[in-house]
Amino acid sequence: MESTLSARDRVGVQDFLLLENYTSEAAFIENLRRRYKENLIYTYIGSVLVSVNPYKELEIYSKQHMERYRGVNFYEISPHIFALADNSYRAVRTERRDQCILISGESGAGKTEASKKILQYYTTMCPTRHNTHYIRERLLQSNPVLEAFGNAKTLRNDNSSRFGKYMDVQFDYKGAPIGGHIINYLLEKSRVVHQNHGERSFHIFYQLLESGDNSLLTRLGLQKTNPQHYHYLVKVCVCVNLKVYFSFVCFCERTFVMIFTLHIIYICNLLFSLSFSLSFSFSLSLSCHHYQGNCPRLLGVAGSALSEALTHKKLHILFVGEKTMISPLNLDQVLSARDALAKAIYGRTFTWLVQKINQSLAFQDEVYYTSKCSSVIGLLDIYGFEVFQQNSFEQFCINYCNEKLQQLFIELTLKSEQEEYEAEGIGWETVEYFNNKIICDLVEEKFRGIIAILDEECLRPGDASDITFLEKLEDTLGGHAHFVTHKLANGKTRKAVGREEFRLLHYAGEVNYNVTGFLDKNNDLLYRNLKEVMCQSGNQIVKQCFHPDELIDQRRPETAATQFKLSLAGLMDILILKEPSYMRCIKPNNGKQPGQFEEVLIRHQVKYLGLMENLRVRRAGFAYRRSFEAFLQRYKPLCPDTWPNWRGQLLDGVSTLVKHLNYKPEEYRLGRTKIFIRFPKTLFLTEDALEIRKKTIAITLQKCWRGY
Ligand code: AD9
Ligand code: MG
Repeated sequence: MESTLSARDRVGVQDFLLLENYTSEAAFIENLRRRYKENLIYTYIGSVLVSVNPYKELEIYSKQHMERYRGVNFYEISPHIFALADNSYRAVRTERRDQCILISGESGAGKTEASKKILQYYTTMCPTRHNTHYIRERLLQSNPVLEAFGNAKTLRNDNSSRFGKYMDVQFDYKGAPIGGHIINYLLEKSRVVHQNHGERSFHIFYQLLESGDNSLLTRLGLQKTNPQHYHYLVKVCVCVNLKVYFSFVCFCERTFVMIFTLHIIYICNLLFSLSFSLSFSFSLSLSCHHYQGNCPRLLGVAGSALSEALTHKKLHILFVGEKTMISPLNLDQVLSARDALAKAIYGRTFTWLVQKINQSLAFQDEVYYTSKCSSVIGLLDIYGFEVFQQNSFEQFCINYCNEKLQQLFIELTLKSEQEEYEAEGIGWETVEYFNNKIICDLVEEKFRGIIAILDEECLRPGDASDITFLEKLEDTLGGHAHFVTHKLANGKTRKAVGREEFRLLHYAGEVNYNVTGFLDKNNDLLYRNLKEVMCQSGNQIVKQCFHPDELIDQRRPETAATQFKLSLAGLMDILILKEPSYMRCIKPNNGKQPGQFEEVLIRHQVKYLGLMENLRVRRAGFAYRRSFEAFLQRYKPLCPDTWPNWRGQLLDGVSTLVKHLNYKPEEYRLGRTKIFIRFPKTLFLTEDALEIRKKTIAITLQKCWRGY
């Protein structure tokens, strides 16, 4: 522990609970700044780990570092992600309680890097089970594969995860990793067809074109070339140096070829050629372009069928029996059918990829698994709260997800705090906090929630549009405390909200959402005849992604928002059954630069991550608590009755010690198994006394040795 006064002045406190002025945001940020300057990127709030992205490689992640954190308590050594990883692991190992580590923070704050470090810790430090040693490699290798397909360069992060990820690591009763399972959330598949200026599509396209093996490229009908030759990849961007991992264990070469086939051919060649022929000849056919042969061949579908399905719509008309009418699409419709197909293929293939990875990570021994001899640690690396200049459907979903996680965070932190006080027989003081359930309800409530209203507009035939959706929101939610549009109650206009926008007052701040595209994105429809063509494919992967059962099922598929809502509800069910640990990541600057601590940006994150609130809750009662055993072990040198060893009851030992240290009754409380210390100062003085005592002991020992 960084204990002496001068050290504390320089590097701050390693746990915010020890801040004298714990209600001051300025003191909080100053503490972060001091530590960041010294490359101390980790700080605790009790058991919550706060990190600030260093944007440079620090020498703190080696195997030696991992070993240092094995089996030690939080306060004994400086804060670290390995301490968090080890803490959860110990609970799994010794108490067999399922754990989860929830990592949050804005884009570029370091969530994915953190989850990788945790995984590295487990794969390096945990024992191996004789027949599942391959699992370690697979767990590690799943990351680069998923990153290649699910990450992209954005303005905020060169390696931004464009999907949410929850990963369970399963351990056997000896603590060896024996399997894993991944759940993916809401891939931003629109990136396949559109990227903002300065951003890129998913890494895999560039990785393949830049470093793909020549024979593979030839089989795919591609050339090793500048990505800008491909329609969907034309955006100017800086090259990012990311390693390509083409060797995921479970895939044979053929499978690879098929995956790449799907993505590259669909999304670059076919669709580019279509757009080309459209803009120049308006022939609405694919026949004129020299690329046309590759796409259907690699997709496993007939060229003419694909061409027809992309340019025509099939309608079933019930009129004296059933009749089918084919009507041609106009240019805009063709382009949107093209984009819908590209997005569907990419999205479904991504899900397929996750399934494949899950198969390869699945623990084989059913009997063992069902006999509950294993425990899990879940890692959640999910998109943080997003506020852009223009916020759309994607930001709406992402911010809704953050509201749900915040709710869980508050509930569980308060709950566990309360439970600990009760278990220890210590009075609980109620703490006021903002319960964001009201915003979650605003979004997800049946009938009256934003998602329900959006779905209703998506289903309504006739004149439903993004604007009618906005009007319905106004009618239904006009008086809600967290919902605002440009209309003021007095009939005037609120300038800060556009006419096509609604504003939500999130727990983390206000966000304006532009409704343009909400209905389309929520519908996420693919014309039936395109589905039919895909379902007839001879390609094994396409077949698995587009199953013919889809055509038989007449029910309308769930909308994108409802699917997301359901998957989040599922996630909450998973998390609530586990004991959570939290990591809150902070991004120090927008320039991805080391050493730059931009205060305004950081203050904003401290606010929306709810860190001050968390600190307040943790400090409401006692600043610090320790088990009798740990307390006695650490401070026993300070009292002649407890040094070198206390042989009586632990409670008596601690009582003797605190009496000797002159703790006043209001400074501490003794629970059933723990001592609770109200003020940080008490602990600091004890730490300083310990420091002096250790030096005296060392000098005495030296003298003894010399004398000897
Ligand atoms: V996003 O929401 O997926 O866009 P993340 O996941 O929060 O975002 P990420 O982990 O990808 O951010 O970190 C962004 C970049 O910061 C990394 O590519 C590294 O260059 C850098 N980074 C993050 N954490 C560390 C670290 N502990 N040490 C060194 C780091 N560099
Ligand atoms: Mg990420």
